[in-house]
Amino acid sequence: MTYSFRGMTPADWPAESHCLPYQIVIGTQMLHAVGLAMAAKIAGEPAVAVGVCGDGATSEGDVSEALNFAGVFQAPVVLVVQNNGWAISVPRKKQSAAQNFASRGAGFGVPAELVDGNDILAVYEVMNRAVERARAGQGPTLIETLTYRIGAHTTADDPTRYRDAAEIEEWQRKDPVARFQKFLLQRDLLSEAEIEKMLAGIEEEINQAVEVAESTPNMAPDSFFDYMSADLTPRLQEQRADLLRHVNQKG
Ligand SMILES: Cc1ncc(C[n+]2csc(CCOP(=O)(O)OP(=O)(O)O)c2C)c(N)n1
Ligand SMILES: [Mg+2]
Repeated sequence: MTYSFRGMTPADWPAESHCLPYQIVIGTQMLHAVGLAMAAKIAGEPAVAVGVCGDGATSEGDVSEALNFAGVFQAPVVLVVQNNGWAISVPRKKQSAAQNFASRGAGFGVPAELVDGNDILAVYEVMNRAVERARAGQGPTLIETLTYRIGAHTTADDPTRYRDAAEIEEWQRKDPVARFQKFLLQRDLLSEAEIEKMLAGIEEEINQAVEVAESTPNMAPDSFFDYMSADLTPRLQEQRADLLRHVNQKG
């Protein structure tokens, strides 16, 4: 199924995706995940929430708060730190003096695992274990997946300005997709023809998603006021009018 995110309001978000609408304020998603997990626990539902953030996000207070709540309330949540070595141009070593991010779990009483993020089967195994623990009422797990951001952060980013090409080459050799392909080919679980077919299908799906996204109108800039609270206080109504005045002035 292809979803277009650009023009979607939270009310349009497909519940069957079991994903929250993405948000831009880095780190807060970990709090949302813990909140969802706590809600499921209170409601007696067997759900497990998963929150994923980057190495850079771990420097935000929200991630520590999320870990603390997860530990104290034994929330059925898996908190994953995808450590890809960079937060735009900021290297991993500037995020924390700790040897790894997984070690943070101990301080919050949250069991943690450090896994090779480029080993698909290892990540699957560790995630499965964490989800099973949460489902069995054994509380949260922190997982650090060690990987690397091969490409640029965004199309506006130029990584040649801040990092060494040799570092990229070294990680290219550990490409998780190439590695898993090799594993499956060697065991005759996958053929070259099947890979070709799969790649063509994926490309088609991406092209379709881009088309849908590009043809979807932007959200109204003030629409978030509709989803923040049940009723807008006079102060919020003023802020909404102010925002619209500002947007209209800018044309
Ligand atoms: C609170 C906050 N600060 C800054 C930004 C701008 N920003 C967007 S992505 C990014 C780097 C994120 O790095 P990391 O957490 O390592 O995730 P990665 O993109 O490497 O997966 C920053 C600083 C933001 N979106 N939110
Ligand atoms: Mg990163």
